[in-house]
Amino acid sequence: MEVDILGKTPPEVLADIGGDYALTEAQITRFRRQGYLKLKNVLSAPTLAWYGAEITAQVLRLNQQHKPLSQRNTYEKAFLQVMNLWTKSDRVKEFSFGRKLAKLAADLMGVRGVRMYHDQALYKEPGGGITPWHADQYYWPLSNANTCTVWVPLQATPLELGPLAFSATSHQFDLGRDLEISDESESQINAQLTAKGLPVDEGPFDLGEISYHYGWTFHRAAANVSDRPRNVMTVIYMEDGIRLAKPRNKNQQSDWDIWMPDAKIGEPVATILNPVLYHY
Ligand SMILES: O=C(O)CCC(=O)C(=O)O
Repeated sequence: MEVDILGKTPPEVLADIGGDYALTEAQITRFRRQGYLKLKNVLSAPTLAWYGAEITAQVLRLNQQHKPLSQRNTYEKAFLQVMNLWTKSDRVKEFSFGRKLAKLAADLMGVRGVRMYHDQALYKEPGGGITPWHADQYYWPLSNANTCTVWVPLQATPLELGPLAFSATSHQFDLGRDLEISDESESQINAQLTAKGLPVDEGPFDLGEISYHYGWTFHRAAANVSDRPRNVMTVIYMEDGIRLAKPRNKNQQSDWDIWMPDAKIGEPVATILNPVLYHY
């Protein structure tokens, strides 16, 4: 763990990240029906600035992607991806363990508790490419579908920066679930979603607006055609009690090795890297 020499978190920021967001029954129903939910005014501008500065510093320090955009493949062009920042910085840990975001995850999924799968920063550079259509749970060897990601833009995210877009109700259909993020997932999943006529929600995000999506909800993002970076932090939650499933592909094997070391197939995932983040 790095020593945090950046000072103490202001009380109003702590109160925000540790606070409560009053969800309505209609929002919970909508999340479960459409597979994602966008929520406005969840985190304040000072909160996003406080944690955002540290997340950006850690992304710049830990980023391993140094090829120019023109020499990268589609996945590599989509974003700089730096994972499990909570293990590197106390300040990021405060963000990723934030009670407000974790309780929202538990309440939206309707589970008694949630654990950390991993966190990750996803920084789409100016000129960065599309994030192809995909469903995250293709990568996760987990026993049920009670998994979700909170996507937190660290600035207002108009269309030209490449906000996250969702295929509404797509978590209910078993299509394209065996495709990793690639040109192939973009074209094949797009064709299947279009054939089914599922609506795509590709609106901008205001400052303080965030989204949650299930592990099986198909989503993508447009290219960043602006001259500014699109800085985003995410936390992936899984139901407390979810079990390790036998890996179905090499990516799931690799996730087991990296994010759930020592977990055993068929047993609840509860390793040192998967702490409980909220529990009733
Ligand atoms: O930020 C992006 O462009 C993609 C995000 C994503 O796929 C996710 O958070 O599951």
